[in-house]
Amino acid sequence: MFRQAIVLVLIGLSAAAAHSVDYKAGDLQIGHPYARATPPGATVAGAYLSIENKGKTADKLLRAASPVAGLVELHSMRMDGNVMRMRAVPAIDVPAGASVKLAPGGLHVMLQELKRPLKSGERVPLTLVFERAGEVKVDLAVESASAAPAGSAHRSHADHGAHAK
Ligand SMILES: [Cu+2]
Repeated sequence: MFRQAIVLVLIGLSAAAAHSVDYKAGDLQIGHPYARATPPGATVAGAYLSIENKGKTADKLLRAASPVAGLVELHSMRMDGNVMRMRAVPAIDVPAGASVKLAPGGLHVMLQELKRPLKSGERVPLTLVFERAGEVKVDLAVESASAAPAGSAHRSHADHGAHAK
């Protein structure tokens, strides 16, 4: 009985690993880069991932680029009263030994001037440029928009109304 339980756990882990792709570049590990599928006509989409710095030197995400977007910015997001506001930030620090999460409701990569809708199930190239690690190419897994957690601030990306330039 005990042995059977362990086998089941291992199968569960390998299924999760197949879904989530990690990328390594020097001391950095980029985890689970993804974006959400966009409705027709949408011109912006948020992209999310985690950055782990396993080294002893701080690094910095300076910019990003993608062939599907005319403009890509690094954004932060915070509540201002009950309005969610996003603004462009010049860089995202990745301190030595730290793990930085780009996630809905917080820091994210903003794909703007989308050239076409993002379709659930496809992979979209994204190039991240770090101060030390240099260029890191990853694929964003496009996930269905309905997978958004309830109350996700990022649904407001569809209109981008509260965006402060
Ligand atoms: Cu944004």
